[in-house]
Amino acid sequence: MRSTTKILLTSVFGPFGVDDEFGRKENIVELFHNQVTREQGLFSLRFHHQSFGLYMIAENLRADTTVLDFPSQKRFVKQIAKNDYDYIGISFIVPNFLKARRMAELVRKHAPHAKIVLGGHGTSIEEIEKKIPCDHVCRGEGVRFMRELLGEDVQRPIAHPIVPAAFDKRLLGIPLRGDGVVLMPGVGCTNGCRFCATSHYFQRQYTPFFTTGREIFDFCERVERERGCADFFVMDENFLKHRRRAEELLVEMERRNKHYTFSIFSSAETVRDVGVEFMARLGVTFIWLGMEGVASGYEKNQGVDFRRLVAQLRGAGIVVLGSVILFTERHTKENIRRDIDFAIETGPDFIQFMQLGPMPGTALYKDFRAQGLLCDDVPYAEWHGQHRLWFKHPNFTPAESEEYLRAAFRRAWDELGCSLARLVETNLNGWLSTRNASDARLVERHKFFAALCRDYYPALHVIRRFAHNRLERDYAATLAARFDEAFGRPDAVQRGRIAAALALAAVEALRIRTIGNLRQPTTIVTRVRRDLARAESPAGVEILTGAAPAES
Ligand code: B12
Ligand code: SF4
Repeated sequence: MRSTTKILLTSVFGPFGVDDEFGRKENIVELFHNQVTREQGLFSLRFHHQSFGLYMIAENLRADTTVLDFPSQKRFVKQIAKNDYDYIGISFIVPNFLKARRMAELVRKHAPHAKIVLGGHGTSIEEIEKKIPCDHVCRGEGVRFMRELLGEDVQRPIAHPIVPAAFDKRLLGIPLRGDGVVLMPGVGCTNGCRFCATSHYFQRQYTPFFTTGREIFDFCERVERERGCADFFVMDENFLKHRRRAEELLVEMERRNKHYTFSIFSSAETVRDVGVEFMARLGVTFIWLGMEGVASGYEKNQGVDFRRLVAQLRGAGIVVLGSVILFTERHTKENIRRDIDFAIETGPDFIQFMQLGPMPGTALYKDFRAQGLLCDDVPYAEWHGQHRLWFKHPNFTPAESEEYLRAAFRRAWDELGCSLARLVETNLNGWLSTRNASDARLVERHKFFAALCRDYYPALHVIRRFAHNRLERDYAATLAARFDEAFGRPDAVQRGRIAAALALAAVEALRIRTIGNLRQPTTIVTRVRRDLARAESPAGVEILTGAAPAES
């Protein structure tokens, strides 16, 4: 059925990560550079992510829908003034409250007949409809909400868009191919950890987009067929918790002799339940693991031996990102150090340190609000977890929280070496652990690691050359020697790649020293024209721009 309704779905405007009227310099819009490798300078992993939820919604409406990602204010005004949109949906998170409000004001001014729909985690702010001009507010899953709003069939099957997992990818100043695709099996998590914004936002329920492993497999196969891509970034809070679905996926892969690779988020209990061997056969190559911290004692982590688990995962070629929450109510100046020590000792490839943040809608927020612990004078723009606390902590001042956080990141880098070197080591482990494999999945995995090892080998020479301390230099040198032992001395091609990587890294190091280390995402405009396609998915997708980074 054809729809004449015109919709714009937009993320908030840039620039990001600068101190201005709408945002703060600490709130960088890059996953790793913001909250994982932020102190690792040249060795930080750099990439941006599109606003996945908006593409998921757009793909599933019959209306003519455009997604505008990372506009500038000027670009946004141009977009809404020249098009006659019936609905303009603004997606935002709590720290981007001011940007969302500004955009809503701009809609009222430049497209007064358009209905404003607010969506995303920012809508958990109490009485948001009184704080931002709007006509509708979506709290929770957006596909069903928009279908209902537009009078479409809510039960229609979900179609999954093909969206790159990341873009503007760079390592050591070297642009990388963006060859992964995002896979969104569902939203929410039933665990309901007290601080967790996502779990509470989706009412502690899991809403699947894919209910069976077969559906996931079919999507992967389609992506492989249409894009030649077999690598997936799985945007699901706890992918392995839905064990049956994961098992079905593996069965399908085995049956069709396919090898796909997956980067996932999962809690430790589920990893322990399914086992590392299963994960390796499934094709997991990266895991974001909630370690949270010993002092916090979360139920999901009871009885988990993290040291062993991390070693097992890395031994099987699975890169581990351990996330740790600092400044929980139980943290004192003494025991916080224990949690940081613990995180470092477990030896993951990456560590995310995040400040405890009472986000609206969470149980933590309700408790803190009731106890009068929230600092009402701290604007939402500072509620992001990478600068200072916005609640009164009994043992840390806001300034101390900034200092301790930076020191934690710094110590992890000083004592473990850069994450990039650790990741390369894990790839080598993966290659070694599958060397004598007979299982077809693992034989394919071995080939996958061989290619990664070849691609990442030059990075070891760059790390050795630009190491920030002796440990890091020795670590990279030892690793390079292990590579040479495993693969033989570098041939002429590899030597050329090493020389090129060293030159590009030198330019990047100079750029960081002179210009700074902030990168703005490209503005992307994508039009999804359901009415141009056949009755059901895939929709006609037209990427209209991949323009210059957000202008002012
Ligand atoms: C990818 C991601 C990012 C990307 C964002 C890229 C981008 N284009 O903006 C990056 C890495 C840059 C990022 C950064 C940050 N993020 Co972030 N991020 C995520 C993450 C992991 C996934 C989001 C996602 O794609 N989910 C999958 C899609 C399908 O779900 P969804 O986005 O929720 O969308 C659905 C609904 O919410 C709804 N919906 C969303 N928008 C709209 C709009 C309309 C109109 C409608 C109707 C519906 C709707 O419909 C969608 C489909 O159901 C979430 C955690 C999570 N698992 O969700 C955190 C999360 C959104 N991030 C969060 C935070 C706090 C941040 C940072 C401040 C963290 C920090 N200090 O580093 C920064 C902010 C950077 C900045 N300057 O804006 C919080 C938000 C908390 C809150 N209450 O606001 C989350 C929930 C993580 C958490 N648990 O705390 N993030
Ligand atoms: S397990 Fe992870 S995603 Fe689930 S509620 Fe806890 S912190 Fe949130």
